[in-house]
Amino acid sequence: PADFSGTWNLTNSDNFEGYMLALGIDFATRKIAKMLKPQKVIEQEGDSFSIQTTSTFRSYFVQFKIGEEFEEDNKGLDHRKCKSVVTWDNDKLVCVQTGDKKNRGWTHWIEGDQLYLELRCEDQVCTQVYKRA
Ligand code: RET
Repeated sequence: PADFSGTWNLTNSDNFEGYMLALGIDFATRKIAKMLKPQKVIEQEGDSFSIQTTSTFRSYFVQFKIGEEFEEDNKGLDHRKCKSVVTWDNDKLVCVQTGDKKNRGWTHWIEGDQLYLELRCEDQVCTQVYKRA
């Protein structure tokens, strides 16, 4: 499968506002969050992943093993607990986040030296592009 390991910097973000609204993120946080250029540091060892999303305002850390359901707290985001599971769909990493919000999850994939992240919540889709540092 693909190798996501490395440091990635945000270059483009489409409809992050819609995604945050669907999550119920408050106005003040949204105004700050949409100005951010987060950096992702991904460590991949076999089927084990850790993903650190860092910004000047707030950061988010998640760790998982492919196919193993885990409790996700979404601390610093919307704080809703989810039962999350990540699987491979060919070379894409697909996460389903089961909880109060319908259709919640994300997909990561790589094209060239760019990392793509599609964030989904209810009827909103945000697409972000990160470039290898
Ligand atoms: C920030 C800033 C504070 C407000 C929000 C944020 C969103 C973070 C997100 C992180 C997603 C991480 C994933 C990790 C696994 O690959 C930038 C922390 C809402 C949506 C999908």
